[in-house]
Amino acid sequence: MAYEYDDQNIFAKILRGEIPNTTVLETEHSLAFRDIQAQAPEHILVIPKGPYVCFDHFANSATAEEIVDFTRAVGQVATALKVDPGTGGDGYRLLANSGRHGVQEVPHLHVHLVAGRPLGRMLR
Ligand code: D5M
Repeated sequence: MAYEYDDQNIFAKILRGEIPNTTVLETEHSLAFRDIQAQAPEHILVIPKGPYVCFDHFANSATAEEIVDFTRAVGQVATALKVDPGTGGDGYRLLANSGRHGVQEVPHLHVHLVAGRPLGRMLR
């Protein structure tokens, strides 16, 4: 299966430094920055730096090093924001909108980390 990556998407432009962002964390293979349409006091987008559209693309095309880096980056953001429940924080929610039915607006893999208030139940 060949994936098509649109290198004109807004996150690709952020990664190339063509448009600004509010960076929370940067690692070798990942970037975390504040969502401009924040839905909660803390709303961060975590993205791999590589050109991946969705999880399947990432999981099958990225190196193990990139996958570990991205997974750790998500956890590191939670820790940096002091919301990691394993170390006494109040917790957070991760969400990845994917494709048409998932209403993914930006076709570069990203995870939303939302925190800072009680979020209510979902998928019930
Ligand atoms: O949503 C994509 C998310 O990306 C949405 O919550 C707004 C956010 N967004 C769009 N442009 C920017 C810039 N320039 N900086 C920060 N955040 C941005 P999804 O439906 O998950 O694809």
